Amino acid sequence: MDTQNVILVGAPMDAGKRRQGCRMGPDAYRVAGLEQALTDLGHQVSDIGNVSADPSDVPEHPHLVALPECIGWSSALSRAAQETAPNGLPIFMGGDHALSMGTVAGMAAHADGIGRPLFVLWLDAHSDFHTPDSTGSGNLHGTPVAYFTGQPGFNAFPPLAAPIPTDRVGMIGLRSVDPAERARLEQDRAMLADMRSIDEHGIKAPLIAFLDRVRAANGILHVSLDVDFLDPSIAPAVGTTVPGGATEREAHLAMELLHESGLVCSLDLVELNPFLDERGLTAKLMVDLAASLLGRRIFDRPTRSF
Ligand code: 4U7
Ligand code: MN
Ligand code: MN
Ligand code: MN
Repeated sequence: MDTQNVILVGAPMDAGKRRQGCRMGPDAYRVAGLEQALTDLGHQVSDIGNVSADPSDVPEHPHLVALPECIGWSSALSRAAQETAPNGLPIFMGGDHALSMGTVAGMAAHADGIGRPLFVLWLDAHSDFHTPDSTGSGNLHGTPVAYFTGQPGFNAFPPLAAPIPTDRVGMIGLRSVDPAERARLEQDRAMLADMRSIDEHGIKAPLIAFLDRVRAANGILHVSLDVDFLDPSIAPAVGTTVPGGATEREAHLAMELLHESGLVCSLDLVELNPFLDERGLTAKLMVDLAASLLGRRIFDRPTRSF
């Protein structure tokens, strides 16, 4: 089996929305045994601890939640991505989804530096395609895709070294997209697989089609896994639940296919709120999914005895 250098990066960002708790995410992944699960697969794993937000002198905004702090996280995490990616596969342990503004911007700069296009797979109930002008909630965890694809309205944020064209974004799991996001998405050429189409065609068809696109372009792939991609019955530890999400096997199959593609360069684990979890169930499922993405096969899954 091919072994990899995996670098765990704690990103305890909790500023992307009002409800608090995602800052406990990195430690929940540590307690749930992420490092051991990946070491058991033969990988070289290092945990470099937690990043903290850069200071920002941008003033607070009347509508946007914690704008200065979100900007400070973006620059710090972009730097963390650019520093870690040359040495292995970074896993960003969130933290809320606003952290992807930084991780994707940094991975895009890294990809640009090695002359390969970065593609992004967004596994989420939501499209997170609001701009600071269109967001009704003011929660910036609903805006990262608009930011890193270079939509207008993000002037206060760090400038992008390499904006990602929307036709390099694939979204799977969609079932809650606001009208303003939908209007913008319809003008764009992102690959969208909502839960209705997954019911009809399964999760393999859109994923393989997207991976073929990445391969044809000699690209590398950043995967951003939002806990609410999963059905809330199996993953309750999230502040923005939407019924009708991916099942455990759909999610594992996606991870297994991603592993087999050999295209994944980096991973965000986002939106876990351990305060809302039930006996670590969601944290453990996310660890198991990360293990599948890094090569754990179905026969090797541990039996849990009680
Ligand atoms: B997440 C929402 F209005 N669209 O903008 C918003 F429905 O990172 C939700 O995917 C955003 O969890 C969810 O606040 C952001 C809402
Ligand atoms: Mn999200
Ligand atoms: Mn979501
Ligand atoms: Mn959420």
